[in-house]
Amino acid sequence: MENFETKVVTTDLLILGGGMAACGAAVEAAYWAKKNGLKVTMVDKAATDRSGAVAMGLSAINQYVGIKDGQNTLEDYVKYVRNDLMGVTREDLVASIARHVDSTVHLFEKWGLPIWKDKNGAYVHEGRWQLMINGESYKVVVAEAAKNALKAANGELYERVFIVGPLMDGDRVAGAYGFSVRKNEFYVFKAKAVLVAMGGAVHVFKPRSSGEGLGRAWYPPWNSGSSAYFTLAAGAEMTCQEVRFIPVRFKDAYGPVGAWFLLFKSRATNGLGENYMETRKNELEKWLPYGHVKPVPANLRNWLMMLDVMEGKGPIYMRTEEAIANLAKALPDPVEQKKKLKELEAEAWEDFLDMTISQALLWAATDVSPEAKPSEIAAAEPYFIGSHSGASGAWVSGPEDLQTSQTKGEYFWGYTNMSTVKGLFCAGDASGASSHKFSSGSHAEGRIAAKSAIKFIVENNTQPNVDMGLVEKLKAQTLAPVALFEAQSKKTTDASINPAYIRPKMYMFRLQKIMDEYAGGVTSQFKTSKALLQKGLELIALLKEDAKKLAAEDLHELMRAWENYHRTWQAEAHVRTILFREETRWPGYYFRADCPSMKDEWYCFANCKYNPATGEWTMLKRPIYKIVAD
Ligand code: SFD
Ligand code: AMP
Repeated sequence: MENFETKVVTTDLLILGGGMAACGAAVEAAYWAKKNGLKVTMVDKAATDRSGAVAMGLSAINQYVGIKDGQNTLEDYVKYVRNDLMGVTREDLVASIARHVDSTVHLFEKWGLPIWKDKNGAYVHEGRWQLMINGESYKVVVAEAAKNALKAANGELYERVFIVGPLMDGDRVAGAYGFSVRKNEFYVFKAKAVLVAMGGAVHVFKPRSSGEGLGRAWYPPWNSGSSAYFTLAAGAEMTCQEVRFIPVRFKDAYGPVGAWFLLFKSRATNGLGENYMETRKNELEKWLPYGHVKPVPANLRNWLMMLDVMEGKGPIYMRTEEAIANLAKALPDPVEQKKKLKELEAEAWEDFLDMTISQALLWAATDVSPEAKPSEIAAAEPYFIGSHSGASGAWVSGPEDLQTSQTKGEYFWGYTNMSTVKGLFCAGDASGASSHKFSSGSHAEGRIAAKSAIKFIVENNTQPNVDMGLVEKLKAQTLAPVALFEAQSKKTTDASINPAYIRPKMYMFRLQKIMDEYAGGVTSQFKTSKALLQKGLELIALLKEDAKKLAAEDLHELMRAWENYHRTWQAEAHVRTILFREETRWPGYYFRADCPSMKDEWYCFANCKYNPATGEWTMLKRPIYKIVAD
């Protein structure tokens, strides 16, 4: 441990993460920082060119409202998100992002991202809100703009530095600490404001992929709950920790389904050839008014499919062969039909090659020709992702101009996207109750939060105090897994089996088993109950005790140790919140077997807060107010 040098970096705005939200934040912050003579520092645990969820690329931009093009209104988008989340959404936050997202998309295009155009030069839509792109280099394009902006404003980017936790000065955030995953360096970042954008959380639940497939997930495993841990540990109020996301994906390689359902107009059918969206239509009556909205909310679409699976009516198939044939047949001329068929085949493969390459590999390995035979789809394990169709994240202030007389005291406290902790801002997966922002909305929200954070710094321009005595303790705590491994590993012949410690991978398996069996994972068919959740909490408490015995052989494994510690906190916040909400509101995401229906008294946000001084959790209800009329 003596070999670890402490590096102290002092800055004005500290951006944590280097993904879509952080890159948006960097571009905007650099502009306002330059005007105000301030310094911006961004820290990413990976190499920003290919870090985060968009590492592999994407094949669509899922949020484009098209306000100036006259396609949709802001109100249309707010209503869409409200309905998809079964009524639980912060409409001020959704509107705040929706009114800026189109300009972000235009920036992407200016920076070189190829967006599909039709012969009249208009964007090709996948669905009402989604645009098709050639997106294999999406992240590289977005990262380049962020890096250029930082450089022009004399800002700094630290890559391959893993952030462990927050530094506080009383009730104000004062910075962050972490370590390099390449060199023996412990980092202390001192800042006047901190913007958290470290993504969501994957591998909290046991994944369907196991053994040789372990690591394959829909959302990336390197989103490991750091945003949730950081905000909880700083004492910030969190929201929608129960609103996990379960995506339906092509089975075993997690290829996305949006292009098939929306662009190719495909159906999904069960093993008997039945379309569960039709045969199970009556079930929607139980979930009114949301059972009647169009499109049917994502969790209800999942639920109808799950009912078939639970009755043994699987496998479920995406009818790719039927969809391709129907689209080609729609053309009158046989030569045109043939050409169209080839075009559709190419688009089907490209959809995966752009963003989920393993799905294309699995198709190739299992002799799938999408035009010839259907492919299996399945409900994936739960993910924590505030930017897609889940909603978990920090409870943040909305913008002042979007408040009503009702919402002002509840949803607004001074700075847009600031959490309940002074100077701590959140965006993308890190901020909650503002779903359906996706890649573009996360970037836009990063821009909004950064502009607001710079305003906070200008109006609170003092450097918070960092207690360097405490920092020394945090350094020892951060590096403890390495010290433990060094001290104990030679005492057994196999370094993985040792009574003195637990290695991060084994610890992760233990966490995943608890979540899977008690909190409604794949094995429990997404069902849980009060008794199961209470037992799960007991086991999580024991796991947290053993976290002190995590051991790491090298810097890479040290990162794995802290990633899993972060996951544990996301898990605990989740279990506490599903336990608190005594109803089932999102069947298809999770089902409380002991409270199997939706209840009026739970038409509210379920929030939670950890008190770092006492170690106590508080659960609280917050009201839902609409800002857009029905
Ligand atoms: O269709 C630390 N997403 C899609 N969005 C779209 O707009 N279109 C699509 O086609 C999308 N699809 C999709 C998507 C994601 C994935 C994985 C697939 C397919 C296969 C969703 C978006 O990608 C997502 O909404 C945004 O990326 C969210 O942005 P953000 O910034 O909240 O998260 P991030 O981009 O993952 O970045 C996280 C960053 O944090 C870093 N990090 N840094 C330091 N210390 C730590 N401890 C850290 N922990 C994490 C990461 O390195 C990264 O830089 S479709 O399927 O939905
Ligand atoms: P996905 O590939 O499932 O992430 O979907 C991409 C986008 O299409 C997201 O905005 C989804 O909400 C939307 N989407 C996917 N499937 C459907 C569907 N069957 N009906 C309506 N919207 C969908």
